[in-house]
Amino acid sequence: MEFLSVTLGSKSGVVREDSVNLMASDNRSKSGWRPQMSVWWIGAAAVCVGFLLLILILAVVAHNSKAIGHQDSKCENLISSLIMDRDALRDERDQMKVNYVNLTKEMEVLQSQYNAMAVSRDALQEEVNRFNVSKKDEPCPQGWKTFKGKCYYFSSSGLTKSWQSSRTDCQGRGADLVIITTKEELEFVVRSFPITWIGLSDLETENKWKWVDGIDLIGDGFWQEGEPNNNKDSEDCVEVSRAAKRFNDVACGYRFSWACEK
Ligand SMILES: [Ca+2]
Ligand SMILES: [Ca+2]
Ligand SMILES: [Ca+2]
Repeated sequence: MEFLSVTLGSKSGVVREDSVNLMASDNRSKSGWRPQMSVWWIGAAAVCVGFLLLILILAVVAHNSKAIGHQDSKCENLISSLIMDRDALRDERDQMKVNYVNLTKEMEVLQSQYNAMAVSRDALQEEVNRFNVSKKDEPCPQGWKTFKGKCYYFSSSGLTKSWQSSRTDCQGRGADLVIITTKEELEFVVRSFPITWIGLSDLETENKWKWVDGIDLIGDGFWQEGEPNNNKDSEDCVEVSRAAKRFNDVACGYRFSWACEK
């Protein structure tokens, strides 16, 4: 209506403008619906796109929130586990401290005992050394005779005993019946008495001669000729006579003088 009234009131010069306007108006009237429709569609599409973007953003946010929540849960579990491990390690460390203190005390006690024992050992060693020295230098007891570093006791003159009683007497003096291992020792022993018991017998096994220290008689010994003869199957103990200066087996119950050695 506005375009039409302008067209009617105008002059020739204006008519062209009007014509133009009319044409323009006519052209708009013919093609004007297209831009309007395009704008509408574009707007609608934009709204839809925006709406879709909004939905997408919300979905992403929701998804991320869920993922973050899951991650948070895992982190909490991990932290809780680490805290428990830390506490366990603290307990273990504290227990080790206690053990260390106890072991240290125990070690100190043991060290103290060791030191005391070492002192006691040294004192005993010194005592043993002194005893050995004094023993080495000690002369034979009073009433004993010395021969080549050994001590000999000869029974009192006129006193006689059986072989076993003679041996018991020697043992009571911290010695035993004499063991004769050399010709010199034999000659030394036979001087004192007509007949002397010595520490040789076959009491354990017949004709197996053994000294009182458990050692077998080595070699032929210093037997008289024809001895040992085990006369009447009753001779198991050995004597030496001053006259023969040799060994002879006789019955153990005979009573003779005796000689001890230590
Ligand atoms: Ca001897
Ligand atoms: Ca015999
Ligand atoms: Ca005999």
